[in-house]
Amino acid sequence: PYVDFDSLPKVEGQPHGNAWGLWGENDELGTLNYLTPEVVKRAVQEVKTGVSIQLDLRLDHFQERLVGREPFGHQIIDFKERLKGTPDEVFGHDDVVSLNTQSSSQWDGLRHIAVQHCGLYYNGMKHRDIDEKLEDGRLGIHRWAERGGIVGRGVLLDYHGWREQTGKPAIAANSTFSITTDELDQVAQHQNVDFQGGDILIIRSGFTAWHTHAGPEERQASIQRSTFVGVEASLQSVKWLWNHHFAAVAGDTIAFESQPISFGVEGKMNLHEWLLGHWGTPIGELWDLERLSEVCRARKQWSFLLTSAPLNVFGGVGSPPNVLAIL
Ligand code: UVW
Repeated sequence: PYVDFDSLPKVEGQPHGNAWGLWGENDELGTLNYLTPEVVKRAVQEVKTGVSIQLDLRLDHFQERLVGREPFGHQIIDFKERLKGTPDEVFGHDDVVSLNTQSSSQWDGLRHIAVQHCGLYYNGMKHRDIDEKLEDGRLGIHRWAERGGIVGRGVLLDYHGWREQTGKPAIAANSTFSITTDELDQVAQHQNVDFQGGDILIIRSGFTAWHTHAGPEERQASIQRSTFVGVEASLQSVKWLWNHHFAAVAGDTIAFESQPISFGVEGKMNLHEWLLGHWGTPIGELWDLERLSEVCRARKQWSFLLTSAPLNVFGGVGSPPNVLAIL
């Protein structure tokens, strides 16, 4: 159901705009419920040339510890070493990866961030149940894998490109600059984009472009300061995001919203708890939107089929998105 923000029913103990129960009290998919077979079939119509573009950065792309996370690890194992002392002699390999699922391009899943004032996750799941009821798996990332991944109509808003093309001064991606929804509307108008219910919104802020060109010291200092461009955390943004009925949102920044994020600060908003906690909306971060933005600009086509196959990890919190845009 596409229910307007102001018309959402009251949920006991939660601020207006909470969507628990909208898809049933046991629902674990939140706004992914917008991705019906009809919405997916419509999304397939966006494929005009058959060009497919990878939006995952390499898993070892970031050498820095983003948000203090362990960087990616990779070990190649020679069969000869592994089988030493046995009669078998095989030329071949295995490999082992160690991965914080949020150390490069990622989805934030519904176990990532709770509604802060009560410590409850989407549809009321308790914080301690995630740590203690291991066999439960509720809200785990495997739910997205089981449902057939995340497939729908992706729409790119190239905020960074729009600033360049309309002669606006460049913004520093490693600053607290907040992108407002008024600006996002202007970008949509500039690109001649009309949103549809169930779209997957993707915003190019210029973060990855900055990261690629910054030296290691500037990167490290910025990551320690933790100030980064992103969508403004405000009631206006919350209403705008909900009222477009996005199935999921994503971007090229560390946190989608501008950083630092105010978690649990009286009178301050954060988009993570609204998206993940109140609505069950996946948040994609650190996606590589550089080539996609070039192709979209050249074709004047900003919507495409988007496919993502998250890791099938029972009870998982986040995942590399394994995401493709097909135009
Ligand atoms: C934070 O939670 C601060 O960022 P992320 O969404 O990458 O986890």
